Amino acid sequence: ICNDKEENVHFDVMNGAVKVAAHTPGDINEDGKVNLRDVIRLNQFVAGWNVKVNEGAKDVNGDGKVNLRDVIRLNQYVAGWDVVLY
Ligand SMILES: [Ca+2]
Ligand SMILES: [Ca+2]
Repeated sequence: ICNDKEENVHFDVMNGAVKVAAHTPGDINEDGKVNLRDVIRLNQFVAGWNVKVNEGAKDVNGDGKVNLRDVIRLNQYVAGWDVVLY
């Protein structure tokens, strides 16, 4: 099961139906909130750490790549800047 970027997405089978979990933009660690923990997690991911990230949420600036620009964008968002997350 993939999203429109051909990335795998998480899904749960409930009552015989397949439910695709919609991601919250910027919620890298999937705890339902967007805060500094997500910035840190994404920073670790970009640095090559073996950490779990939301596949659909990690490209927060929507350029198709996951790198420091995404960490910076997410940091700005958490800091209250008027930026858009994808
Ligand atoms: Ca989070
Ligand atoms: Ca990106």
